[in-house]
Parts: sequence; structure tokens; C-alpha cells
Amino acid sequence: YMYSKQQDSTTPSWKKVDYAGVYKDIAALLEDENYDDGSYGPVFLRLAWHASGTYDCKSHTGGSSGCTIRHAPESEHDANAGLEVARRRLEPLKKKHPNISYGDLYTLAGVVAVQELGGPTVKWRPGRVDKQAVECTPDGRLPDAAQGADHVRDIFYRMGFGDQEIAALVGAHALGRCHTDRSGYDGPWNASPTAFTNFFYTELLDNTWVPKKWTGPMQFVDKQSGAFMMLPADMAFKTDPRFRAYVERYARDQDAFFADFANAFAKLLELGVSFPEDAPLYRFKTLD
Ligand code: HIF
Repeated sequence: YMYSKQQDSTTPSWKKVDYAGVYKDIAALLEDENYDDGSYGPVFLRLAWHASGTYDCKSHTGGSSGCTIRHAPESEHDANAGLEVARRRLEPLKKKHPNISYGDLYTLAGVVAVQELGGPTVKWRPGRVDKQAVECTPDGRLPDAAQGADHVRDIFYRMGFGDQEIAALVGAHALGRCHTDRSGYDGPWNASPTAFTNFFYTELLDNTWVPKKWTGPMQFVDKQSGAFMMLPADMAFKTDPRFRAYVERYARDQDAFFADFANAFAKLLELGVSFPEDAPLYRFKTLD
């Protein structure tokens, strides 16, 4: 008895979690016909990215490791508006799997979203250790959708990404939509916002984008139907020649997009995390 008790208290919590089981439990939470376009996948992906995208490679601060996104003031930064919806949806799984860290739970939810909505397999490792509110990252580390290519580069270079990786990541804007009560922007990027596709690139290139006529923030709509949108920051991927070269490639070649996205997204989820040496690398199978 003494021995097993001691064993348990010295085994790190991250080793006591059935991650394939958590994957399945997250996947079971995706569908809800009464929410948005019928899936929590897009907002789970956005949560995983905002938890990770605060990383600064020079000061080695931010990132998903401490999962400070769940604490105020970081949870209340403008860029994170609406993400409480995803956190609330995932909370029962923290109760069911108490040994998982929030950082691991939220990043794994991003992996589940990509894979279950039809995207590539994303390699993932556990071992993030949650931190307290005093360690929240400062406001202003996530991108401002009203700005262009220089700003997008500043933000993603700070994380340690290059142009090709940035152009591969932005394809995730095939998923989900903008909400006026979250960011102020409105609408989906394409007609299938719950399927992981290369449609961000094809829509961006194939449509004529015109400023939306409304009193909301400056955004673009497709001239033909007016049903789809682009943020000013999205348009930078069409106008900037170096970004555009990748956009043209990913529009032509969905396999190339999937492969490059999987690598860049896995890297994003690991920024600033010191994994235990024996943390296994998972490639989860999608559910049928
Ligand atoms: Fe987004 N993004 N993102 N984004 N994002 C929004 C929504 C989603 C930017 C701004 C916004 C990435 C980069 C950038 C997703 C995933 C990723 C919204 C709307 C804004 C304003 C939020 C709302 O109103 O609900 C900017 C400026 C980025 C830099 C170019 C990443 C690459 C594309 C890193 C990424 O993975 C997803 C998914 C959504 C949809 C969320 C939803 O609830 O449907």
C-alpha cells in the first residue's frame, strides 16, 4: 500500500492521462446543430491557436505551456473575445480527466478540430504545465485583423515562423466564421466552414473582393454573392508577392497545403513548451 501510494505521488500527472480517450471525448463534443455552423471545431482551433500564438522567441515567454489564456486579464484581451465558449464546452473533460493540464487539453482540442473536420494528421505531445494568472502574457501579442502584411510578418516572425509557414497556417481560415459580438467582423470565408479544405486560397484568388458596405469595421466581401468575407489581414496574402506565391501553390495543390499546414500547426502548438524528455509523440487516428 505504502509503495503504490508513493508511486502515484511521484508519477507526473501528465503520465496518468489516457490521451486517446481525451481525443475521443473532445471529438464527441464537436457536433451541435444549434451552434454556429454545426460544429465547435473552428472555435476549438481558434482557442488552441490563441493559447499558443502569444509566444515570443526572444524573451522565450508566452505560448501554450502555462495556458494563461484561461485567466484574466489574458482571457479578456480583445483578441480572445468569444473563446469562453470553447473553454466552457471543454470544461467537463477537465473534470473527467483531472490529470490533464489545460495547456494540453486546449492544444489537443485544436488537433481534434483539424483532424475530425477532414484535415491532416497533426503530431502532438503532452506535458504542458499550467501556470497562474500572474504569468499572463501582455496584451497585443496576437495579430490585428485590420492590418496588413508587415504587421502579420512582425507577429509571426516574433513566434519564429517564416513566410512559407505563415502562408500555410492562414489556410485555417477556411474554417469557421467571424462574429460581430466577438471581433466585430461578420461572416464565413467560404461555403463549407466546417470542412478543412484549401478553399481559403481558392476563394481568395478566384473572387473579386470589395469593401463591405456597412457601419462595422472595414472588411471585404466577394463581389459576386456578398456571402463570403476576408479580413484586411487575409487580403495581405493576395497582395503581398511573397505570400501570394505560396497561396497560388496551396490553391493548386491541396496535398502540399495539408503537409505544410500539419508541420506549421504542430510547431505552433509547441512554441515555448519544454516537454519532458520521455513525452511520447502522438499521431491520433480520426474517428469513423
Ligand atoms: Fe484567425 N481570426 N486570425 N486564425 N481564426 C478569426 C477567426 C478564426 C486572425 C483574425 C481572426 C489565424 C490567423 C489569424 C481561426 C484560426 C486561425 C477572427 C474572427 C478574426 C478577427 C473571430 C470571431 O469573430 O469569432 C488574424 C488577423 C490572423 C493572422 C493572419 C491562424 C491562421 C489562419 C493562425 C489560425 O489558425 C479560426 C478557426 C477562426 C474561426 C473561429 C470561429 O469561431 O468560427
